[in-house]
Amino acid sequence: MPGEMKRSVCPYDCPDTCGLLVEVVDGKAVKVQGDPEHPFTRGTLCGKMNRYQDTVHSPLRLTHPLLRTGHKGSSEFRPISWPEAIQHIAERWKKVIVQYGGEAILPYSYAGTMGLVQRNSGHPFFYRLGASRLDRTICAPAKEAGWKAVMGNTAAPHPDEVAESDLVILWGINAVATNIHFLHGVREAKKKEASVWLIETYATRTSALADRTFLVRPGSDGALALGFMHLLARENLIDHEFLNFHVQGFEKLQEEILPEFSPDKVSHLTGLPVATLEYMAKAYGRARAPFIRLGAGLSRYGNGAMSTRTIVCLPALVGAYRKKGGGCLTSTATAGVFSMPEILREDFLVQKTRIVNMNQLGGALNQLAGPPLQSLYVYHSNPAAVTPDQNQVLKGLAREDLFTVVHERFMTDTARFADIVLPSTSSLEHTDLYRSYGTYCIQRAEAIIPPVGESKSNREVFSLLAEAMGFTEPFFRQTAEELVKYILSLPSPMREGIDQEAFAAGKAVEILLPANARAQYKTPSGKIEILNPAEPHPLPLYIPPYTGNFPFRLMTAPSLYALNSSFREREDLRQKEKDMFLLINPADARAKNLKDGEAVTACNEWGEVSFILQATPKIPSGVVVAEGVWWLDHCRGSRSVNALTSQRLTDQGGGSTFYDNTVDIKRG
Ligand SMILES: Nc1nc2c(c(=O)[nH]1)N[C@H]1C(S)=C(S)[C@@H](COP(=O)(O)OP(=O)(O)OC[C@H]3O[C@@H](n4cnc5c(=O)[nH]c(N)nc54)[C@H](O)[C@@H]3O)O[C@H]1N2
Ligand SMILES: Nc1nc2c(c(=O)[nH]1)N[C@H]1C(S)=C(S)[C@@H](COP(=O)(O)OP(=O)(O)OC[C@H]3O[C@@H](n4cnc5c(=O)[nH]c(N)nc54)[C@H](O)[C@@H]3O)O[C@H]1N2
Ligand code: SF4
Ligand SMILES: [Mo]
Repeated sequence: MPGEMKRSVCPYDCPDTCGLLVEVVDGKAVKVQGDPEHPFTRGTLCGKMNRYQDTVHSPLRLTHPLLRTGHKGSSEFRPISWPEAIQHIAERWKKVIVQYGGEAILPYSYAGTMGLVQRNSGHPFFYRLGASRLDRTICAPAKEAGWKAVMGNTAAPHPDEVAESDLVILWGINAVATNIHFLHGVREAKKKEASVWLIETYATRTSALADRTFLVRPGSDGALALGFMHLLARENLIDHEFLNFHVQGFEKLQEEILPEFSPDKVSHLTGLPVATLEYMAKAYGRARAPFIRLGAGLSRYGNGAMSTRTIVCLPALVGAYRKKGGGCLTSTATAGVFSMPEILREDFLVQKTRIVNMNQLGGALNQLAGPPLQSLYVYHSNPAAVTPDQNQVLKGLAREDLFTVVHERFMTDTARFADIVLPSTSSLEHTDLYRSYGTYCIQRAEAIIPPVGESKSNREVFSLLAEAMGFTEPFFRQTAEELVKYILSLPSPMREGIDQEAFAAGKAVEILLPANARAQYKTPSGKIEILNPAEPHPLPLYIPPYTGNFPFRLMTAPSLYALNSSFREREDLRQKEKDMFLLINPADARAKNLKDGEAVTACNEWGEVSFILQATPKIPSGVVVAEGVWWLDHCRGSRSVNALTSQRLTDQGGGSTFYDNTVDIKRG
C-alpha cells in the first residue's frame, strides 16, 4: 500500500533549494522525489538527493548522546542520557566562564542545514552566553563583496531569464554538479540558438553542455574581464547611451586602467590566445542579451572580490543589465523576505565579544590572542574536513584541555574529537523556513517523520542548553513551530502578493520582483558604480593571485557525488565516485614520470595528502584538480584535501582561499 506523500525542502547548501515530495510509511521516509509543482525543481532531483531516505534512515545515524571514554579522536564513547549530556555541558561551561570568561567558548557552524530557524538557532544562545563570535565566511563573501562594490543592493535577475539570452556564460561554475536546475533555462536558451560558454580552469562535466570551453589560468579572470573591456572599447561595441545614463566612472576606467590591458598582456596573464580574446569580446559585444552565471570558485582567491567586481562591470559596458535575458547572476537576494533580526536576536549580545574568522579555526584553537579557547561547540558543520589548514584544525581538536561538543547526524571527522556528541535530527524530522540563494522561491517545511532515535533539532538543543544555563528569556522556550509562526506574522514587503494559500500548504512560492527591478540600481549614486569612491581601490584593477612555491595550482573543486563533506555516509555515492583522485594533464604526469592510476602524494607548506592520479586532457598543464571533500575514514592516507589549503583570506570579506594554493606531487 503506498504511503502518504508529504512536502519538504532540500536542506543542503545548494542554490537550487529544491522542493521534495516524500513518501512516508509508518513514520519512515521510503521514497523521495522532486516536487513537480516547484517552479525551479520541476520534478527532478540531483543524484545525491533522489535517495535521501538512505541518508535519513542510514544505519550510521547517531541515535544517542555520547560521552568520550578514550583519548581525543579515539572514537571511544559510551551512550549517556540527554539530561546527563546537557548537565555535563552546562557545568563545564559555567566553570569556563568563571575562570576565563564567556569568550573562551567558541561556536562553530555553517550550512549543514539551510533552514533559517534551525541554521541560526545558536546565534541567540551564544550572544546571550557572551561567547566569542564566529565570522561565517567560509563560502563566498568575496563574491558578495565584488557584486556589492558595483551593484550595491540591486536584485540579481531571475534565473529563468537565462532562457531569453542569446549568449550564456557559465563563468567559474560547475553547474552540472552545483546548480543543475539552472540548466533547464540554459537548455531552453540553447533550443533558441543561444551559444553557451564555459570559462573554467579545467574542463568540468559542465563543459559537455557548452558550445565553447575557455580555460584560463587560475585566478586570472579579473585580467580577462579587463581585457574584454579594453577590446569592447577598441571595437566600439559599448552602449554609450546606457553608460551615460546608468553607469558611473566608465571614462575614468577607460583612461586610467583599460590601456594597460592590451590583448597581448591579457593573453600572457590568462593563457588565452589573442585571437580567442578578440573572438570572445566581439561575440559578447554583439550579443543581444548576454547572461553571465557566475560561480563562487574564482572568488576563493586572494584577489577574489576584485575578480568578481571586474566581471560584474562587464554587462554595464554593453547595457546588458537592462535587457531581459541579460546581465549577471551571482546569487539571488532574498535576505529581507523573513525577519532575520528576530531569528538571530543580536540584541541578546550584552557586550561586543571578539570575532574569530571561521577559516582561521586552526590558528584560533592553537594560538589565539586573548583568553585561550577552552570550549568549542560545533553544529551542522564538519570543520575537521571542510576548514582550510586541516593539520592545524586537527591539532587544535586533539587538545585534551579543549572541551568540544559536536551536534551531528553522523560520526564525522569532527565528531570523533568531541567530548560529547549530540545526535541531530535530519530535515524531515524538524520544522523550518527556507529561502534560496539561487532562486526567488520560499517554502516552509513541517516535520514529516518522528526523530530518528533520540535525535533532537538544533533549536531543541539550544532550548535545553538555555534552560540549563539559567537563561529566562521566553524566546529560548519557543519551539521551532512557534518561532516560524511568529516570523510569518511579521510583514515583509518582499512577501507581498505571494500565493499565501499555497505557501501555507507547504508549497514553494516565488516572491515577486518589482516590475521595474532592472531599472533600479540600488547603489549610493543610483548608478552602476564602475567607479566606487567608497572602495579601497575606487576603480577595478587587476590583482594577481598568490604566486605559490610549488609547480601546480590546486583546484579543490566540488564533487558531483557529495556536497562538501555531506553525503559521505552514502556508500552508493562513494562507489560511483570510486576513489579520491588527483586529476592531472597527461604531459605533466609524464614530465613527473608518473602514471595514470598510481598512488601519489600531493604536498605543500601545509601538509600532504594521498590520491590516485588520473591523467586526463581535461586538465590544462600546470593545474591539478581534487574534486570533493572526503571523510578521513575513506582516505588512503591520514589527511583529506584541506590539509593542502591555507588560512589566508580573500582581499575583501574575510573569505576562504580554497583555490589559491600550489602543490608538488610525488609517487607513493
Ligand atoms: N554536487 C555538489 N554541489 C554543491 C556543492 C558540492 O560540494 N557538490 N557545494 C555547494 C556549495 S556550499 C557551494 S558554495 C556551491 C559552489 O558552487 P560553484 O559556484 O560552482 O563554486 P565552486 O564549487 O567553488 O567552483 C566552481 C568552479 O570554479 C572553478 N574555478 C576555480 N578557480 C577558477 C578561476 O580562477 N577561474 C575560473 N573561471 N574558474 C575557476 C572550479 O574549477 C570549479 O569547477 O555549490 C553547492 N553545490
Ligand atoms: N577543499 C574544499 N573545502 C571546502 C569547499 C571546497 O569547495 N573545497 N567548500 C567550502 C564551502 S563553499 C562550504 S559552504 C563549506 C561547508 O562546510 P559545512 O557547512 O561544514 O558543510 P558539510 O560538510 O556539508 O557539513 C555539514 C554537517 O552538518 C550536519 N547536519 C546536517 N543537518 C544538520 C542539522 O540539522 N543539525 C546539525 N546539528 N547537524 C546537521 C551534516 O551531517 C554534516 O556533517 O565547506 C567548504 N570547504
Ligand atoms: S540540486 Fe541541490 S537543492 Fe536540489 S536536491 Fe540536489 S542538493 Fe538539493
Ligand atoms: Mo558554500
